[in-house]
Amino acid sequence: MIIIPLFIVISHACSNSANTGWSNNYSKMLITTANSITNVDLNTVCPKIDPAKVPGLPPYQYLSSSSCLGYLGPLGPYGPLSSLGPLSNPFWYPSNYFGQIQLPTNIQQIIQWSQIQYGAPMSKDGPLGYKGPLATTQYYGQQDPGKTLFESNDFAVQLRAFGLWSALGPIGPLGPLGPLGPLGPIGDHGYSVDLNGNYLNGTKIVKTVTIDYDGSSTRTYPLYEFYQSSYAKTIQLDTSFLVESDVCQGDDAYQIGGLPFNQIVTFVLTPLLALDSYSLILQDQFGKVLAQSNADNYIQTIQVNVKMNTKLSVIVHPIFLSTTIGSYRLFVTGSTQYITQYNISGNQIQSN
Ligand SMILES: *[C@@H]1O[C@H](CO)[C@@H](O)[C@H](O)[C@H]1NC(C)=O
Ligand SMILES: *[C@@H]1O[C@H](CO)[C@@H](O)[C@H](O)[C@H]1NC(C)=O
Ligand SMILES: CC(=O)N[C@H]1CO[C@H](CO)[C@@H](O)[C@@H]1O
Repeated sequence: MIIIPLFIVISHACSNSANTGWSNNYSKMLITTANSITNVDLNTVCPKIDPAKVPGLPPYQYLSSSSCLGYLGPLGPYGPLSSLGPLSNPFWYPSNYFGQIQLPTNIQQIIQWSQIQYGAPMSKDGPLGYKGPLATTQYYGQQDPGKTLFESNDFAVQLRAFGLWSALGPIGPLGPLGPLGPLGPIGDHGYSVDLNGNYLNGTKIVKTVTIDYDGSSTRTYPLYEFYQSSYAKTIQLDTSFLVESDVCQGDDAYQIGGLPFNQIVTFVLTPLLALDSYSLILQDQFGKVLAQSNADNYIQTIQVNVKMNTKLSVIVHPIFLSTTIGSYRLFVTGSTQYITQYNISGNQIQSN
């Protein structure tokens, strides 16, 4: 007799399906961290995760430290963001590659010309265009293939904002906005790089690129810089960059924010040495701690909805270094003004 009303309450509390009930409310800060995600009670997550719609393993096993959120996963020291991946391999850098084969004309022009070729990385047919995972119709599940994907695969649903595996998803560092995509250091934008990591057109620093979105409108995306940490610590950063740093014992601090639009920002800290561990801390502009990720044996992540013009500090604090000097990469990936809505709730989300 008690169970029945309780059941009704719970089913009412989670009425939205994968592709409904989107919210754009930025009045309260919502936060997930590696700690909150790996301590989640799966029964509280909405839309409900149906184990039959999660391929492979039972859903909770994908939260284990030996799975995708741990050191052996794609965000870790053996994954594509680490020093084993393309960001550390000069062969992937278009300027080096083209430099070696000595093209007769201006490389920048050739690369920029290639962007308008069919299906090229920065064309409307590429990952940033109207058919890509960040297209409104795809991300929000309005049209196929996105619609069917999110209706049939609950792991995919949780790759979107505030989902359990969102750090691995389309608005995180492995997605098209991230460092491995067209906007990053090995991307197709064709800009050269100065010693600090800024992109240059001639002598002018370039921060964004505008691409054809669908043949009738454009989207302006932020470039993804690979900054020198000594430089990054001295400037106000946007939400689209990575920085690599060596640390001994002290903390590193980076100031970000002040952007003129709301967005969801994903922070990922990749240790470059497999035995090292760090704590990732987010503070407001007055030094108040908003979030801290320090889950044992996991890659530290924080995701937060950031209201326009908000200023934040990101602190990297070494917990354990296996050698005298540790080294890490910090990835900061904003969802841009084009993807701002979310519709996942559950006790993995904390609020401030
Ligand atoms: C947005 O969220 C705040 C805090 O949770 C709530 O008070 C407010 O009513 C919400 N606004 C809308 C339009 O839902
Ligand atoms: C580079 O700067 C020049 C001069 O301001 C401008 O005409 C050109 O469009 C710029 N190119 C790119 C790719 O931004
Ligand atoms: C987190 C969130 O915004 N959840 C919403 C999802 O959609 C349902 C309606 O279908 C809302 O009631 C939830 O608040």
